[in-house]
Amino acid sequence: MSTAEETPETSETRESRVPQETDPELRALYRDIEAAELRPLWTITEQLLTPTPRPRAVPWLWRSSDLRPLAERAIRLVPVERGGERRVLSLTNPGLGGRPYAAGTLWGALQCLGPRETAPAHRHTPGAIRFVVEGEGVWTTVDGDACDMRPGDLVLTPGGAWHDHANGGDGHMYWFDGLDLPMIEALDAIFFEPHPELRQPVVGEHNRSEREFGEAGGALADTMVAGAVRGPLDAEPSALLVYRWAETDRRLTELAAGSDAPLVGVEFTNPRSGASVLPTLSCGMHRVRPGGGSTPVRRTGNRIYVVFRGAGHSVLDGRRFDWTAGDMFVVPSWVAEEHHSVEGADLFSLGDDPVLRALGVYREERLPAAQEITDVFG
Ligand code: GTQ
Ligand code: FE2
Repeated sequence: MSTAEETPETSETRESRVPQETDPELRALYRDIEAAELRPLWTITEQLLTPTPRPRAVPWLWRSSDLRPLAERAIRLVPVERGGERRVLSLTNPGLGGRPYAAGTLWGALQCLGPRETAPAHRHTPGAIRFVVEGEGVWTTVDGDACDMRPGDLVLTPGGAWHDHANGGDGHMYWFDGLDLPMIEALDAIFFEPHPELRQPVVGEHNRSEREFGEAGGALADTMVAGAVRGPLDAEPSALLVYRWAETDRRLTELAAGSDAPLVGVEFTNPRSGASVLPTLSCGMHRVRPGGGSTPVRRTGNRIYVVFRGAGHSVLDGRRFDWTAGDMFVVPSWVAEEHHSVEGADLFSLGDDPVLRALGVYREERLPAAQEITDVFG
């Protein structure tokens, strides 16, 4: 069965779409409407116009203890080649009927490279971000600019930019990929093109964008300041392609020292405009103080979290998700979320909220009290 043509009634057969009517004339009307490739809205209104968002994706968590060994086996058994392009394990949300997406609008994945391997150069309309989980020695070249990658770094590969990943070292490397792929697919705007070379030429010294645009230090917005994340829409992606962990860590440490909030956070911004890093995607880093817990909130838009350091748990619509470093989890639109840690933790986040804000459909709601835990994941 095609999953691309899902309707609000996936579980029903085509026949059962016709309402069971006793009046033969009415029955005939429904039959003829259907035969003419039409649908009567009054029979499906409640599925379409829901009081609040009803994402098909469900809150879910992928453990590093599952992801990591599988990626390691893939490094041993599967070469990275032209055609397949990438050695990537996509987070596949069980609510999406087999589509390889973490949420309706977001692709999330673990990518890995073995010693001296290169993931071939290509470009595509979907934009991507990389958040490094583990390892060293890899650089991602973006339109000629080789960006070195180390744990905790964020690297951007905007839509339309040539990119390849090269491991110049002898170790394994693992990073999180986030893309707006499902969103661009929904807009029927996917274009893909392989580069004629396996590796595109590197122009000049590594990390050019960092030298040119990374100095100002204005690339992080404090999300604790009300309004800071509501940057203007910028249709241009950030010209700064690398956000270093050292700077993120420094800013979070500063924020934590300056307040007693249980959670502090920064949003990575386009240094030119203060907008999100890509037109479609926002990235943030959140530090849960030891013993801290965030206030419960729900937002429109989907989010993926990557646990960078520490351990703790999140409560998502009343279900408890325990996590530790390297785990990844998804919070679909309008799911109530809160994050807790006894030892302290750093969480990276990827969201589609720039699109919701640009279209005027972004909403968030603080919940009056911590959620009651009714269930534990896994
Ligand atoms: O590294 O270029 O996870 O093109 C999915 C598609 C990574 C990449 C993904 C991609 C890439
Ligand atoms: Fe790509």
